[in-house]
Amino acid sequence: MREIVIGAAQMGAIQRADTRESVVDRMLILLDQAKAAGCTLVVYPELCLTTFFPRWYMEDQAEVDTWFETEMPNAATKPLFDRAREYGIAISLGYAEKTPHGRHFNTQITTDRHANIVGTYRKIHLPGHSEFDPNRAFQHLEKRYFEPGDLGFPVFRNMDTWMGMLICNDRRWPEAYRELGLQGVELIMLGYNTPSVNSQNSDEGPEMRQFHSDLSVQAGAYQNSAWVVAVAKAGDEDGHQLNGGSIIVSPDGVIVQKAITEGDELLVHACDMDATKFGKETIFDFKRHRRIEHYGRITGQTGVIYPDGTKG
Ligand code: ING
Repeated sequence: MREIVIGAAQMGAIQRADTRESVVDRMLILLDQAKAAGCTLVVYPELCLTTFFPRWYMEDQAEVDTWFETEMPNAATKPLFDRAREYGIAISLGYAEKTPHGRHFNTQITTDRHANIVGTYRKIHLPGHSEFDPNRAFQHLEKRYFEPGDLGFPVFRNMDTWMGMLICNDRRWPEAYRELGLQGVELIMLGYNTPSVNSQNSDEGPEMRQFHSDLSVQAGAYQNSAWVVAVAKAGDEDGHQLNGGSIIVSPDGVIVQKAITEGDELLVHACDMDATKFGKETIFDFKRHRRIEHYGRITGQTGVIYPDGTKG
């Protein structure tokens, strides 16, 4: 049995004025809790070092860049990597990445149990908009501050397991899970920062947002027979509420752990990676059941083209 005791390290709000050092201190407390609980892998949220800054409209690139990391680990995160190495715990965390060539990505990395980075993913599905939108209750400027990821959907071997990562909005797109599933992924780690209300539809509140999040993650896990660990940054960030509801989902699509607070909260579950096998060898044995000759639209077109040829 290939068991990994996984900690989903949900984090509460990070205020705009909070320092990275104060955030890492919170992450270290969660790591200590994970150590005490016997975890060997801990997953932190998307953009877990800072507030969700894409809610703020900025024109000065120098100001925008203050939210980005130019190396990982760095001075602020070195204590986390050092303690993870000391504990023999692999970690996965999301942050805003500025590359040496000046490119900007919403990135998640995963380490082995010696704090060596063995997987990097750059968010492909960027929601929101790129210009200030006065019709929105609040801004969601990921298309302004980040480029779409340029690494595809990597799957990598770590802890005797095929692992992959997604970030936040990616979890809503079945193609993203299937790209990982077609590489045999057994564990998908994803972080998210999801506003509790829809900036364009005030009728859509936290309950519906949580339902859609759970629905997407459970479907992705089940339809690719993989464990999915979905970890929120939650709570009230400078008056803007983010949903919690972090979950660990089994390859059968069952939620086996769910956060109950909107703060820093560690979920722990012993995940048997061999539990992914039955689904992959039966109902989701892709090589036996998929009919790719009929799937041309999925990669052949971006938007809707109606049968009469008009475009949606
Ligand atoms: N946040 C949100 C997410 O996909 C969103 C944006 C929420 C889009 C709800 C559509 C509906 O969870 C990020 N950071 O992608």
